[in-house]
Amino acid sequence: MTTTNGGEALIRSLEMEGVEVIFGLPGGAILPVYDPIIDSPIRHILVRHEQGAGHMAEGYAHATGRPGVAMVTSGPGATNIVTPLADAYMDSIPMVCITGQVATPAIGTDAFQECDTVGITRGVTKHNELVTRAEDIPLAIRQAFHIATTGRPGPVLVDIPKDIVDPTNPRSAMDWHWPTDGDLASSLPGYKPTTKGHPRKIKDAAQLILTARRPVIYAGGGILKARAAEALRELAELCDIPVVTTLMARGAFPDDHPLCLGMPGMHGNYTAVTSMQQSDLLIALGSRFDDRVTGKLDGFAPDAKIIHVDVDPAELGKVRRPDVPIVGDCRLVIEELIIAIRSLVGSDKSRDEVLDAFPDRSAWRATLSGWQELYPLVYEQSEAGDLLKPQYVLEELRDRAPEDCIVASGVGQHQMWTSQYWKFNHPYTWVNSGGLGTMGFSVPAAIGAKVGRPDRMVWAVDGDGCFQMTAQELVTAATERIPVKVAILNNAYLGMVRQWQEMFYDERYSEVYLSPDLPDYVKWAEAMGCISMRVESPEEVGPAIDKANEIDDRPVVLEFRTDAAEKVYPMVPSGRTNDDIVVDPGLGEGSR
Ligand SMILES: Cc1ncc(C[n+]2csc(CCOP(=O)(O)OP(=O)(O)O)c2C)c(N)n1
Ligand SMILES: [Mg+2]
Repeated sequence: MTTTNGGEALIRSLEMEGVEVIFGLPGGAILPVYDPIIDSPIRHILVRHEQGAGHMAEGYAHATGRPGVAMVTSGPGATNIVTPLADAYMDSIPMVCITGQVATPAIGTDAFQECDTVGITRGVTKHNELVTRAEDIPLAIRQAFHIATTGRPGPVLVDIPKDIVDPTNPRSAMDWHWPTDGDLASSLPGYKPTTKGHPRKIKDAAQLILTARRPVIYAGGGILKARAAEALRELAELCDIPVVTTLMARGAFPDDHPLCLGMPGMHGNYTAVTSMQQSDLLIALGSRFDDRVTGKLDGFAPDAKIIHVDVDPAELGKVRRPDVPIVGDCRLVIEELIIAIRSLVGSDKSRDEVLDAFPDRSAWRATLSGWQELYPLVYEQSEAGDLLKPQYVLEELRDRAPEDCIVASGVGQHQMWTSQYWKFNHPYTWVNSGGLGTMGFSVPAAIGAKVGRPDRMVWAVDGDGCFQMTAQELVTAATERIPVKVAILNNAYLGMVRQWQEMFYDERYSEVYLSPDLPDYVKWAEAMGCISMRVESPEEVGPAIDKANEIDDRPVVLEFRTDAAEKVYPMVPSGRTNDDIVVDPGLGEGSR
């Protein structure tokens, strides 16, 4: 055993957990922990606002599957990171957040920069803890990483009072001991996530799959969290079942696969939405029947039986009662399901013989492809001299980027267009804020993703409103030489809100206008150390993107002046059932 102090032990614990990077910003209460960082191999990235640190940690986790780490000071540092914690909680992102706290004797005295961090973050973390003794720090950190990354992943916060990390304070003195697996297990007696599905339920599910005539796999973000993309593909191909990928699951099943129907939900495509609606069996894998997917609940998929697989038992029956609930890790359960289907059919059977065991689904296949032909995504092409169509910009960005490019988005119309128009053929290439819908997510999340995957091209597609919320992190990116690329779709509006006001408030626009040229995005980006270009007409789009794609030593910002009148279609109006989906009026006579 070696004698150390709490601050050193904290950094050493992070090293033991294999942490390669911390996103953070120091301050009074966390000061003693910043000293040992100087001597640690862990990279620290100094953000300009703590919200940036949190979203960077999330972006890093999205892109790598490893937990992102953020470290901030007490009081305002902690409150500034509440939004990313809530975001990570909603989207089940593994993240460990370390906050400084005032010294133990000062807790509860309204000390300078004191806030009840554990109280404030209780509802937005999977677990949080105020550590009160230096010798407890290593176990608290081991627990934090274990809880953040196992079962349903999520954010964990560890609050550390200054006195137990300050080497000048006797309360920080401790003997170093790294907890064993046994220490960890016995310290969390109630925490044992179920990963293996119940064999009888798996058999029940296999039987339902074998009798369904209009099955659809409803794949959610849990597929990505469980590293189950390959297993999903095997299941879909074995049973010839079409797959919808939710906003959180884009990339979990390749968009170019013949069985892929794309995104369901409020702005999903007609075929994805209506396939679920008319299905007789929904196989929900790591998805959570979010209201943006179901529309008005009592009209959602009325004839469908439900198989629901989730590692979090609280999800099963939370929104829609499943016929077959299965608690377990998606990858393990899908693998077992494949075995169960094969053994019900006869394990010696070829794939074609397996397919013969299903009822005739040719009518269902024909219906789906009929819808795909009738109701594609459409927009009117930009012509020279026209205002840019955002969809056109996205198609150009997509077609000029490598296949495995990582795309992060903000929240709003640009997010929906990105999800609709990008072709996600690889898992872990789509980084976005689904559950919380956090404007300002994309720039810092893209930076975190690029830090985690420096080998990949990373684009942030942002709205003008979103960009103004967290753009300052481009200073971080320029300083740290993190060459992310940002495409601002500048429609001079809080576009998504404008769309709702246009459609549902009789075009009474209230507080949604932002101005196209205040701020001057190009000058702003340049002032932050980026290369920047403004693009106003269709013929400039391709060349500007090509130029941006060639720059690899600093961040680039392209500002695209886009048509504010463009709306996101299809749309299921809020409060209506998915049967009321409205497709683009441009689809013409006879369209819905
Ligand atoms: C932090 C935050 N505040 C408010 C909202 C509500 N909201 C959702 S989309 C949106 C407009 C986004 O505007 P912009 O970034 O310009 O994107 P656009 O819709 O124009 O593409 C707003 C205000 C939100 N999602 N997040
Ligand atoms: Mg906008």
